[in-house]
Amino acid sequence: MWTQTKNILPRGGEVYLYNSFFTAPESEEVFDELLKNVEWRQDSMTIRGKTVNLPRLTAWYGNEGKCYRSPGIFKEPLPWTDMLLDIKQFVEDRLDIEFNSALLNLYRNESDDAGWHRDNESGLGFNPVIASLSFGNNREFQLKHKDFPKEKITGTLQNGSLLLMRGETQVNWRYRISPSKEYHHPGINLTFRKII
Ligand SMILES: O=C(O)CCC(=O)C(=O)O
Repeated sequence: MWTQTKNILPRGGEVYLYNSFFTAPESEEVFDELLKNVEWRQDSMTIRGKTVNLPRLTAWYGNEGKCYRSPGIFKEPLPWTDMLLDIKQFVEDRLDIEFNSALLNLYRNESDDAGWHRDNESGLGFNPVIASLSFGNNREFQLKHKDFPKEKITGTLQNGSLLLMRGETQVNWRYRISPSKEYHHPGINLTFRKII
C-alpha cells in the first residue's frame, strides 16, 4: 500500500500520509465511541526533579504483557476493546503488518499538544513501523531531521487519516503535534505499535 503514495520525507526514513483512510461517518462513530469509552488517564513525567502533567490524556491498550516504557512512564496494557480490535484488524489488513499494542492520545483543546519526540523506546526494536490514526479536530504535525533541524516537513492530520512511519524515520527524525490556538475541538490519535 505504501507504494501508492509518495514518501513525504526527502531522506533518512519513510512517512506516508493517507487522507480518508476511514470515511467521515466511520470516523465520527470511532471518535464518539473512543471519547466516551476509553479509560483516559492523566500521565505525568518527572524532569530534573520537577513533576509535570503531560499536555494530553493517554491510554495504553495491548496484548497481555506488552507494556509501554518511556523515560519516567510505565504502563501495563488495558485489554483491547471490540472497537479497538476492529480498527487494528482493518489497519493490519490494509498494511499487511501486525501490531500488538496502541498508544491513544486525547487532545482536549488548544492547550493540548505533543512536543518533539521520537517513537524509539527500546521495546519497539530496530526501525519500528508506527501506524498513527487521527479522528476529530484536524491537527498540524511537523517533522524535523536530527542533522537538518531548520528543514521542517509540515502537514495536517485530518479526521480519518493514517500516517505511516517506517524505515529509519525514528532514528533520523523528530515528530510533534504543533501547538495552535485553532484546536477548538478535541482530537484523538491512535498509534499502533509492535512491542517485541
Ligand atoms: O497525535 C499524534 O500524532 C502524536 C502521537 C505520538 O506521536 C505518540 O503517541 O507518540
